[in-house]
Amino acid sequence: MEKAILVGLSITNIVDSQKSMAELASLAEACQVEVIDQMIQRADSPTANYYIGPGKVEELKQLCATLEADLVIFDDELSPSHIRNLEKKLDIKVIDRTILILDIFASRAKTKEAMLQVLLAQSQYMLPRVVGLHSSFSRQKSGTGSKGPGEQQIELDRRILRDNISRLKDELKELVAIRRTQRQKRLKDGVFTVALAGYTNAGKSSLLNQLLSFSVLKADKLVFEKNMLFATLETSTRSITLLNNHQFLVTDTVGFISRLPHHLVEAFKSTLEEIKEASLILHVVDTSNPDYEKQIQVVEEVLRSIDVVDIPIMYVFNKIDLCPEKNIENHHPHVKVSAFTGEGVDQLVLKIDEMISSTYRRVKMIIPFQKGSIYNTLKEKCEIYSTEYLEDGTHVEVLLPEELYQRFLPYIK
Ligand SMILES: Nc1nc2c(ncn2[C@@H]2O[C@H](COP(=O)(O)OP(=O)(O)OP(=O)(O)O)[C@@H](O)[C@H]2O)c(=O)[nH]1
Ligand SMILES: [Mg+2]
Repeated sequence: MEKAILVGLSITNIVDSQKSMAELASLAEACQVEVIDQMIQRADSPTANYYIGPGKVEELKQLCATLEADLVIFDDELSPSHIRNLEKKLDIKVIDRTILILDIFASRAKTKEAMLQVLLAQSQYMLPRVVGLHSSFSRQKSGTGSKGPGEQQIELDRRILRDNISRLKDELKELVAIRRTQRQKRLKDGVFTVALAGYTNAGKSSLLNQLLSFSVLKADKLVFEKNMLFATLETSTRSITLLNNHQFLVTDTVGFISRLPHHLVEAFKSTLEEIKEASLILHVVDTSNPDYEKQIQVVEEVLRSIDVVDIPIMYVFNKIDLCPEKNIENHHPHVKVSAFTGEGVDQLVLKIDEMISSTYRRVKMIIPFQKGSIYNTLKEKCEIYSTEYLEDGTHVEVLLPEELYQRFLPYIK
């Protein structure tokens, strides 16, 4: 295991910086890096040369030597020149928060789409930073103003990266098109879709698995849930059919984190589109986390940044088994659940079903006897309140989704 020292600036208040450093430590852990020490400097802003002050850099160099660290991790996205200056000064590998997050995403990506998305984000992050990789070469630059071997190398690397980026974008475009067609079909069919959004590790995947237990059709597989950051990278959609035949889809999505690198948000935009077209967003919150209010803000910021507007949001205060007493007053509408014990999930399902029903129409129909297949469709897909067999056909009182309402219009009284 590599040994790392974490470094952060405390610009506003020290408590927030400590929390942020704790999160950085768990990101490092997720990358199999052992954190051996940390250093926080209070300052108004980063310095131009070394991000931290000159005195602090010397102190850090000492610390690295004493503790025999393998790398230093900064709790921010460093500029290309910061990385270059720091590596030169400290003579040790320097990485930042963004690289850590990108590394975790890279190690978790399984589907082709996720892999392409991560590669794209990595390449975009690397593009302005290739200089750093070859700083030793560029120092050999000849004095005549012509380009030295280092700079030629840099240009070549940049070109390769740029080519890569456009190739990845093209490949992703194709996958996006497929995803869009699938979504459009769902929209056309008028299927109610629920998207799970929330901070990483909040319990989105666990909640989806709990919701699946309410489905009368048990065809769908459970999704992967685990106590680790970014367990889910790929969106997966499952279908749920309730006892009253009401059907909806639930989509599990990638978790968010404070200061999510914007290249990642960009690269994952197509995946996040799923959230934008949902009928309802469940914002899943880890209520047991002391910092959950801050996490709610982060999630809301990301949702705004991908232009989520006009979609009803319901807060799901999860992990309530760990903090049953917690008072949640200022987020509406909300439900309290435990995706672990299952407590409260029935209430959530009721609320989802209420929303589904509110888009349905309660009608009376007369179905001629020779149209038996219509009645079968109703039995399969709808909640039927009453059935009477009279001379002119089967009289049914039923709750119809829009699509069936349009289809069966001639038989509606
Ligand atoms: N005690 C308790 N643990 C829970 C609850 N819900 C989820 N967990 C645990 O929290 C961890 C994360 O759960 P996931 O469902 O993987 O979380 P996620 O939001 O999908 O996380 P990412 O996919 O990594 O963003 C797992 O270890 C779950 O067992 C809950 O209600 N109570
Ligand atoms: Mg998950």
